[in-house]
Amino acid sequence: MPVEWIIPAARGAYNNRQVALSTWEKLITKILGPKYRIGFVGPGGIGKTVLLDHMTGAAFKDGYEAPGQSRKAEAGKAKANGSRFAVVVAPGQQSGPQIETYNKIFDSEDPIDGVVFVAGNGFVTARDEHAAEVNMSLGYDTISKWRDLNLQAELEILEEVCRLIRASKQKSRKPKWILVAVTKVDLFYGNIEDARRYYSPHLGSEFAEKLNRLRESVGHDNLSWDATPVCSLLDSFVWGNEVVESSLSKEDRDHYLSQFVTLLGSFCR
Ligand SMILES: Nc1nc2c(ncn2[C@@H]2O[C@H](COP(=O)(O)OP(=O)(O)OP(=O)(O)O)[C@@H](O)[C@H]2O)c(=O)[nH]1
Ligand SMILES: [Mg+2]
Repeated sequence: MPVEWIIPAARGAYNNRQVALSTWEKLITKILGPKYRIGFVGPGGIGKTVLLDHMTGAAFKDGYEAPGQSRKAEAGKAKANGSRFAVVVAPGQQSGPQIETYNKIFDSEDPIDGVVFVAGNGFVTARDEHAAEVNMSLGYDTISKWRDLNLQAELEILEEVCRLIRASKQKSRKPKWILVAVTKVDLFYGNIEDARRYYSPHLGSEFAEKLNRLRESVGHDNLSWDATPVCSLLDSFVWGNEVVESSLSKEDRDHYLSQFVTLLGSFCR
């Protein structure tokens, strides 16, 4: 399915949350239950938990508040027509619980079917004030410098995920795919073309090349990958004295969520 990075003038069926959710529910009944298991990985503060909450519908309930830093593995709790939503999210912070979750996700005895690598174009939300201050004092005192640092760290995390996938594939045939969910697109929609060039499979970026090399090493037919823009919580982004406002509407967000979920479904077929 071709990924659309720009919001089309006519959003078609995806123009409200209800449609987004019912699309998702139909999809989960098809793809999940005991049959498919998906692991979410990626940097801390990038939006993995919040994305999961939007997929399960938890985020659309009254009084929803964005969670803090995840300390342990999280599982999708949604049920649709009796099927369980089989997603496990690894905490982004390097820690014992992260290693345990990776062991679960990339367990060659009982591997997951697919991986969602949540990336964010450098817009990492820092939730540890002390760490943020340390980074500021080290010179990462503008959003531009903070994003560059995070993009570099994201590449390192991707490298590690590729290593884990390679090891899992040597012993089992899974995971079969990796989907890069480029989230927080509401913060950089004005420069979305740059993000498309950086994350898309065939445009030669360092990011794409890591995944293309992984695919070559495990055999082209044994692993698919693609990248799609998405967003979930329309929050402004603050770093030091700078702020980037969220620039998309809820309808735009629902469009991206629906595209993400539909793409996930096409990978699970
Ligand atoms: N603008 C915008 N902000 C977002 C979006 N998704 C998440 N955020 C912000 O990013 C913060 C972190 O999101 P989380 O989902 O908790 O991040 P995480 O990847 O689970 O982080 P860890 O639990 O540390 O691994 C949220 O509290 C929001 O403020 C998005 O799509 N757009
Ligand atoms: Mg989390």
